[in-house]
Amino acid sequence: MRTEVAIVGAGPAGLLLSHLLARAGIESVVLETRSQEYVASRIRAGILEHSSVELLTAAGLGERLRAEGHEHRGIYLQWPGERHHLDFVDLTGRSVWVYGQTEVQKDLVAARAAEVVYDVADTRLHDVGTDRPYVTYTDAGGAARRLDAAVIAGCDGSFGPSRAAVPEAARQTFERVYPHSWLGILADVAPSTDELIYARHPDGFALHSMRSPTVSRLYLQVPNGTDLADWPDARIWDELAKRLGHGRDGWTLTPGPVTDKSVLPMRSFVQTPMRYGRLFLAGDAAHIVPPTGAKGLNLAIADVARLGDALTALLRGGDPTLADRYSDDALRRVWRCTHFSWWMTTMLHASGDPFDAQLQLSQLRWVTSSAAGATGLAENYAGLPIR
Ligand code: FAS
Ligand code: PHB
Repeated sequence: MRTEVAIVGAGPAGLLLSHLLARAGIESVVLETRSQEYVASRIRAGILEHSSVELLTAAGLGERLRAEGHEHRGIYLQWPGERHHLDFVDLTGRSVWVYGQTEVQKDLVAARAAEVVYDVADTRLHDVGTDRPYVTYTDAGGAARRLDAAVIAGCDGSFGPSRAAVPEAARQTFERVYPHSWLGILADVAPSTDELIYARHPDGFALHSMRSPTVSRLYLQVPNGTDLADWPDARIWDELAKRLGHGRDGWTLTPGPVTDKSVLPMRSFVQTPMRYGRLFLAGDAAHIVPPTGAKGLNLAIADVARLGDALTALLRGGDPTLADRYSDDALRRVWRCTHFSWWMTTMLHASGDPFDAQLQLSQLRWVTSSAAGATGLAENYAGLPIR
């Protein structure tokens, strides 16, 4: 096969890129190793930044989002004895939306702008440093296939082959592994809060998020290597109640049936550059952030908005300027979001170190009492303009 843009990976980055390119009249083919059902049902991020909502709306993907999503003015920051609301709209004029990545993915699959080839295997990228790059793969029927393209977009997440298609001598990686993971649950119970609660507690961080008026999403800091078998539902709810302050000032956490459980290790990772020859990386293929800042999905969207503009100028206008600047421009936002995610993670997660604990409390008191501190957090959480 031949296409203009070969996209590896049908997660939010790959599918949104194909949608934006299609709106510019540019053909693409998306190769995906999983099934359509699997990709459309994965449970991941839950928060869309102001700019992400604006971009999805402008791309014709905002109808269900605005009908079924929930706009939030801000978040609660909490530590034992204190709970403070940060109002992003008052502070920055920008809100955030609760609309699960699963729903974004469904909207993108429904838009299906490009041909998506699911259930592929042995995906390999070739000649990315030349002007005739191509991808080989095995299709669902076991047949060997080749896809020639003008450009390859590596949108294959943290475990795909695109990262390594950049020669080792041409790439630099940065990584930080955190000494804890998140145990996440989905529960069929109405949220016990109107907006997200980020709670610092000596026994560990807890987050109360949600997906809808009847589905809650909650997380607990646990040690790396935690075995879910050690965490029956009752133990999870008891620990969440303790860390979130159940019973304080009349607030109660209402438990309910747990429908999904997972443990997510936390790390920061960045690979530079995000472009090599005719290969462009976007989303988790280029960077990973700990989910404490709710940046993973939003960063993928920001990359793809920029990449869509760059490839449109290159392939329709013959103008390489934006493509040549893509990596530097995208990495400026990547490092801003990487820093913010690291800062939120180190401010809120128990490390057992008493010096850390005092620094955390000092930072929390500052961002909940100083307009400058609160605005800094709000600006980063609600998200800076994409372009
Ligand atoms: P994705 O990983 O979503 O998509 C990459 C796609 O490429 C996948 O469909 C994969 O199957 C495919 N692929 C991989 N190898 C391939 C190959 N060889 N050939 C073809 N296709 C291939 N972010 C938050 O903000 N909040 C959260 O709570 C949160 N929770 C997360 C939980 C988990 C378990 C994970 C892994 C991530 C989580 N994230 C969270 C981050 C997540 O939302 C990512 O930022 C987001 O999915 C990035 O989208 P993509 O870059 O499209 O990568
Ligand atoms: C979620 O709802 O899954 C979620 C929300 C905020 C975060 C991380 C995850 O920081």
